[in-house]
Amino acid sequence: MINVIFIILLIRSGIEILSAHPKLYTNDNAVDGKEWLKFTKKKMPEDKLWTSTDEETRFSSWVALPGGSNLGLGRHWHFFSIVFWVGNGMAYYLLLFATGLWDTLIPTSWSVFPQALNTMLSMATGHLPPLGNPFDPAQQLAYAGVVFVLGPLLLLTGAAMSPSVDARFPWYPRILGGRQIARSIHFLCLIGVILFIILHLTLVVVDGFTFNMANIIFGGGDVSLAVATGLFLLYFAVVISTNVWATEQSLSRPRQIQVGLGKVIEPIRHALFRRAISRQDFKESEISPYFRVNGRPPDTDEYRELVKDSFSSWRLRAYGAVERELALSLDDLHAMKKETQITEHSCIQGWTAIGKWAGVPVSFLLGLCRPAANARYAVFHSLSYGERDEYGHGDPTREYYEVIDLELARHHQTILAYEMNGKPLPIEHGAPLRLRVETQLGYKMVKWLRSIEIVEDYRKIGEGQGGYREDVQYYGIGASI
Ligand SMILES: Nc1nc2c(c(=O)[nH]1)N[C@H]1C(S)=C(S)[C@@H](COP(=O)(O)O)O[C@H]1N2
Ligand SMILES: [Mo]
Repeated sequence: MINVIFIILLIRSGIEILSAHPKLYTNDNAVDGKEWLKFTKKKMPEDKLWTSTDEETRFSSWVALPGGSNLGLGRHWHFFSIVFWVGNGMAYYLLLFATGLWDTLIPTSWSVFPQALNTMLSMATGHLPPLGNPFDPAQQLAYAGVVFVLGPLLLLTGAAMSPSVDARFPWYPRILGGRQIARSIHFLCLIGVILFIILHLTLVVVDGFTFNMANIIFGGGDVSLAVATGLFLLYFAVVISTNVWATEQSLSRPRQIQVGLGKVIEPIRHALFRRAISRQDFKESEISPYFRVNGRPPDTDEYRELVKDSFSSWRLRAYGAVERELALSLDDLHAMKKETQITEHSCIQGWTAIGKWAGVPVSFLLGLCRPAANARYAVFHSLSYGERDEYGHGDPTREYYEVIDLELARHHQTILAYEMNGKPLPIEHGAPLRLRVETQLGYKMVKWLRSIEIVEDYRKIGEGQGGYREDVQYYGIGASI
């Protein structure tokens, strides 16, 4: 019962996440037009700059949670539900083995396969075989498949989509065929789960309904048709009202839902991924021929002036809780310690690309400005502003900024890049300088940098959620998964 509630929340929020990048690929270059499956009719223009925000679609709240293109809250529901679904699943495994009931699920002889085939053939011809207790071979295979194959596979492919997991263990997504293959498998498992639910419900109703309902709720016996129907409807009512409530709350009080679910998710995310340090070192030959853009270059006179004088008057400021303020030109940065890395970029929406970045480690700059003892976060301010998308989301009046904690800022692959793929950083990718934090999702990596502010607390900045996308799009402060 509890399991069903979380599975439905997981399915619906998963569909929401898919809507942010409704394309599935067979390799990590994720080239537009080369997807093997897509759920959008939009075509990207060939003659002008488009961004991955333009590729988003939206699904109705009837199928997606919360629906209407809200990736931030979709993810919050997904991760919140996973915590409970995994907890529930572990309790189930424990019970299954502790009570010795596992052999009702796990086939103990190869003969289940021909037997299952027999059952399916007779079902296909309209004859319902006697199902029930103990499980029929076909049923046994279906349940064992879900419990021991589909469930674990969903978790394994889900983990392979975490930029922190992939950065720390670059071999892991490779054994699955890469992050985009993992994403595709994750999607196929979703289809499997939906099919299983339909099959399961059909069998419960069609085959020995009164007996099944008694069995599911009371663990045995039999009940009258009226009681069985009542229980069945009650079951549905609980699942549906939970979903209606979650959807309605997300649409009417998005900030509260973001903050509320975040209280469960963030401590777990932090504990799991805090120690993940990027060990990525892709080969030159793996660099993607094509690297998407997200976020448009600043549409301001200030930026146009900077471009005109080739950024010679641009300075990177470092200020706040520091012993020494900095104002560095591009030449100053070029003269400092240089770090080069070939890494995979994972955008929260779902696309990936491999690129080579070079620039100054943030830790080196922190060494120069020396944060005060109470300082905990680095705020990266941009020369750019947010943008409003076609669904009305986004805020062009707000500065783009993002917060990371100083621990993350000191990782050796956290750099301020002035070079991409061996050339000066292109304008659309963040010239003159952008942040790279290789264990995090793309939205943390502020482009067109203006300054770095060292703070003790970020809650007084913007809406206090830890970044432009957190403030405006309800993304999480943590970007490790
Ligand atoms: N200033 C600014 N920086 C930004 C963004 C933005 O909109 N504005 N988008 C972020 C997101 S969501 C991603 S995925 C990456 C994309 O980097 P790219 O355009 O170089 O691929 O930039 C990040 N940095
Ligand atoms: Mo992104």
